[in-house]
Amino acid sequence: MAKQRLGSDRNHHFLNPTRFGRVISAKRWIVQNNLMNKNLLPYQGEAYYFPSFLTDEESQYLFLALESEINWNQEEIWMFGKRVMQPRLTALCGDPEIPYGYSGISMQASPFTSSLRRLKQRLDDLAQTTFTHVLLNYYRNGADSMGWHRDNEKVLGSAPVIASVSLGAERTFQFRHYEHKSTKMDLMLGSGSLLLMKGESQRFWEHQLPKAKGVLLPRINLTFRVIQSTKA
Ligand SMILES: O=C(O)CCC(=O)C(=O)O
Ligand SMILES: [Mn+2]
Repeated sequence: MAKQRLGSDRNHHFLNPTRFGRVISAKRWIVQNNLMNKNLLPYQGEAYYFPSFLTDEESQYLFLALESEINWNQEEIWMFGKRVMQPRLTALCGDPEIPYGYSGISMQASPFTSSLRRLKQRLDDLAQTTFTHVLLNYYRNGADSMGWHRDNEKVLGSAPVIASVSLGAERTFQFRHYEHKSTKMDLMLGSGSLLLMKGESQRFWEHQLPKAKGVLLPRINLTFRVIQSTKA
């Protein structure tokens, strides 16, 4: 069943990329519906999807480089007063002088690798910003995930710009309005894609990467962020 039309604008393109009960690839959806460079959120925030930000060749190269170069760790975090293992592996690259942490953990940044520095340059140009860090997530298979959250830590500023690059297995990513939780959108994030979130998106919308039955292959996600230095 195709879920459609959220908000008051009948023609708004905030639609599930679902046809006849089947999720179609976001790339096909965006192209078929001419949504390139259009804001995917209906109000109170901005999210732009670029299905072919990287070529297949670039994506494969980057996936393999990061898989071997990065020191991936499974961290313990605080959830509902308990310490639990995160259901994924993570790492942080960027300015080692600027600390960053969330969910009760503080992460030490390693310097950008040369491939991440090249990618950052392209994203800086596209987003017209200077990203300071990249948070890296390695989802080993469909059993790994990330729960509902907003990237709204104080150090990200009042309107965070986040450039999210996906590599490897295609996975469903979901947005939902922070106050009206039934206003939801699913997006399949393919390898080589970029999701650019900005404006008020981290204030009014939360997002997650749910577990995905049947996904056996790994996925790497890179979220480039601007972390403001707390030093004077
Ligand atoms: O893996 C994803 O696509 C989402 C990652 C994310 O939301 C985050 O790192 O904050
Ligand atoms: Mn996030």
